Amino acid sequence: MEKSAHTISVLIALIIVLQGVARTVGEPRSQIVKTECDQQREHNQTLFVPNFINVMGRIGNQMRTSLNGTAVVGTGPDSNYGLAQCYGDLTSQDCVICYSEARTVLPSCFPNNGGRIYLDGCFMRVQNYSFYHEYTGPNDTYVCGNTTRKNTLFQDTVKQAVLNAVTDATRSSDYFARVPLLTASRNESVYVLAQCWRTLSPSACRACLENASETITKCIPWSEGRVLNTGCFMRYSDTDFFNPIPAASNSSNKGKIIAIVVSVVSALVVLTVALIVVLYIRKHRYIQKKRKGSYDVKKLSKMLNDSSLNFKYLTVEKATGNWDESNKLGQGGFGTVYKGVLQDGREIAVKRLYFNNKFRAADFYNEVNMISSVEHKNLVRLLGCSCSGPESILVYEYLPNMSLDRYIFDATKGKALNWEKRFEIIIGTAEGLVYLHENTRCRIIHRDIKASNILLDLRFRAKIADFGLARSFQDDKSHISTAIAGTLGYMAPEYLAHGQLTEKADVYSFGVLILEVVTGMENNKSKTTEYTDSLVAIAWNHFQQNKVEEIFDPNLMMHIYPNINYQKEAIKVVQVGLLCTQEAPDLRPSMSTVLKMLAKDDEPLPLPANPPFIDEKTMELNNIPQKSQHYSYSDSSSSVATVDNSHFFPR
Ligand SMILES: *[C@@H]1O[C@H](CO)[C@@H](O)[C@H](O)[C@H]1NC(C)=O
Ligand SMILES: *[C@@H]1O[C@H](CO)[C@@H](O)[C@H](O)[C@H]1NC(C)=O
Ligand SMILES: *[C@@H]1O[C@H](CO)[C@@H](O)[C@H](O)[C@H]1NC(C)=O
Ligand SMILES: *[C@@H]1O[C@H](CO)[C@@H](O)[C@H](O)[C@H]1NC(C)=O
Ligand SMILES: *[C@@H]1O[C@H](CO)[C@@H](O)[C@H](O)[C@H]1NC(C)=O
Ligand SMILES: *[C@@H]1O[C@H](CO)[C@@H](O)[C@H](O)[C@H]1NC(C)=O
Ligand SMILES: CC(=O)N[C@H]1CO[C@H](CO)[C@@H](O)[C@@H]1O
Repeated sequence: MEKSAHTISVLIALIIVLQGVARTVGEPRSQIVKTECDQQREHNQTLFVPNFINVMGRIGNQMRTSLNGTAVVGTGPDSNYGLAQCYGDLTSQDCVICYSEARTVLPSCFPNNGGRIYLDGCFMRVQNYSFYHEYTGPNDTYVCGNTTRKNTLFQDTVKQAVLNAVTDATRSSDYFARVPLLTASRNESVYVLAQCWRTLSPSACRACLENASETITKCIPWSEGRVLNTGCFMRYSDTDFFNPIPAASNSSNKGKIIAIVVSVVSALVVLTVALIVVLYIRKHRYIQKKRKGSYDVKKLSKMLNDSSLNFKYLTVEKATGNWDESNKLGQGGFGTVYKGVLQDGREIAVKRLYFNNKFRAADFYNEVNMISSVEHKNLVRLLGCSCSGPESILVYEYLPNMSLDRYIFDATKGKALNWEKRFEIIIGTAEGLVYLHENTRCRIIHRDIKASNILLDLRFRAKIADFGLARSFQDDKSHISTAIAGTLGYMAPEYLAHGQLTEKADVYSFGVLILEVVTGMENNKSKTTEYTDSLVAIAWNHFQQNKVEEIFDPNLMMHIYPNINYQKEAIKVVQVGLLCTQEAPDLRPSMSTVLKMLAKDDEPLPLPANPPFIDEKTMELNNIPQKSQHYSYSDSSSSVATVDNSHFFPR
């Protein structure tokens, strides 16, 4: 009795699951038709980037439950208005995929003010003003598929089908229509899709589609045409590109009955298979459980290594409370980071990537597998990924103390890090980098060393985050790390100017970082600010004048409790920082040399040569004393060449 009730409930569950499966049989149609970027620069990069990312995130949350989303963040010229919409025949799962593609590619418009992107399944636009009611504009365009020339019967049918689609779409509540129409010879069909953005009024939608229906005739006699208007999208084709209508929307009773019959029959078939699978999984779990033992991070990651790095998307989603805003830890170069708690109480940090690697899941998995094998006490552990879900997600060990930037740039929190701790952090970071640069399995250039990528554990030990990823995304044209989060203040000049990437680019960033740790000052990030005002230049200035003490972070309280050893150490760090930020990559020491310089006491250091970012005229001046400065092993602080600074920093 109980057993049969159980069987029935399993059967019902299966039918529901199956319908879910049937609903996912669709195409996200995430091919890009066209991207249009504005010509104007953004108003203020410092405000623009976080606003933009915030808008993408907010829209993303809406897209999970409906096929459209809008968001406004910021005010005045720095505001960001966003709109995204999937076309009416996409399932919500496919919609998420299409949107992921859109939000991956649209940032390539950066640093321009905004842009729009048309895909075959969705649309997205971002501007700094409210454009929600716009429906035509000078940049409206059309794209013809140019493969076959069609006969006049087909051409007439296109015109008719397009008119039908305009009527249908303006009448429907979601401004969507798909019209298949047979030609008069009845051996061919025309397929037309029309969609207005949901923010338009009915009359605006009609006007947009009527304009589109005229424009689209320019693609006749070709077999395919698309119109990309400000307020709507229209496409015709000789091939059926429609998705099956998502379940639950106006399907007839007859259809429903057929669907149920089909579901039940297939359910019975699947039931057997499912039982076998369940039994198999149970057995497998049992074995895993036996193997697992306790749940600390090391064991967990080892187990993942042994079996699988793959986290289920739903598990991760649940762990973060459905991406609850209160669990958000921050915004990284590659994605948004959330705190999560797994069902058994383990804490994790979850990174939702801006990129969707669904279609490269295997590559992504291999990358993750490789990175997760890189283990060092100063590197954040990558525990795994959700590699094949609707979004690409990385799962890391959770570090409760957040990142270094939250401390050193904060007037009160900075006090939590005294000099000893800071020096330890500097050494730890250097060790982590040496390991990345010199480990034999895979040499990794980090590319994005900065204070916010140095995480701190409970005892304030440094752990480098986000390594290895840049490598897997380097073919990605839409790579946001350089396009958006690209942390200008930290980028080596040769990398910035020529994209020339070696370990020495990391050495440069590390140099900037340690100057920040000593001074508590943030290196300038803005492209527009003159480099002569940058932290590197300030440090160079003071170093030349033998006044490094003046730029120590007040939070270190070196002036109140002077400690000769600490001061000497801090001055040494500044000198190493300047060696690391020398303009010529060859002059910068390798990370292992840096580590030696830092760790060994009383070893004379070379004097730093050219400070970076001096214009050519002054660089010539600078080359004269360079010979004697270049790696001359003299005692540092006493015999610093007293070059007149006005040569270096003309104002
Ligand atoms: C951009 O905005 C930030 C924050 O309001 C401000 O500190 C900065 O000076 C602005 N930059 C420019 C170039 O206006
Ligand atoms: C949008 O940004 C541009 C410059 O980037 C600015 O000139 C314009 O005023 C901004 N628009 C609005 C509505 O603030
Ligand atoms: C459609 O709108 C655009 C932009 O306003 C305009 O240039 C074009 O002439 C219109 N096309 C038709 C057929 O009305
Ligand atoms: C249209 O495109 C041109 C050049 O591509 C650009 O200068 C202009 O800002 C765009 N206009 C609108 C309304 O997007
Ligand atoms: C179709 O393609 C050919 C060459 O591939 C080109 O010459 C022609 O202009 C195209 N026609 C249209 C309508 O785009
Ligand atoms: C359909 O029939 C018309 C005329 O009967 C012919 O010209 C055309 O090539 C046919 N199309 C296809 C796809 O068979
Ligand atoms: C901005 C906008 O038009 N949003 C719409 C998105 O779709 C839902 C239905 O799924 C509408 O209720 C919203 O108005």
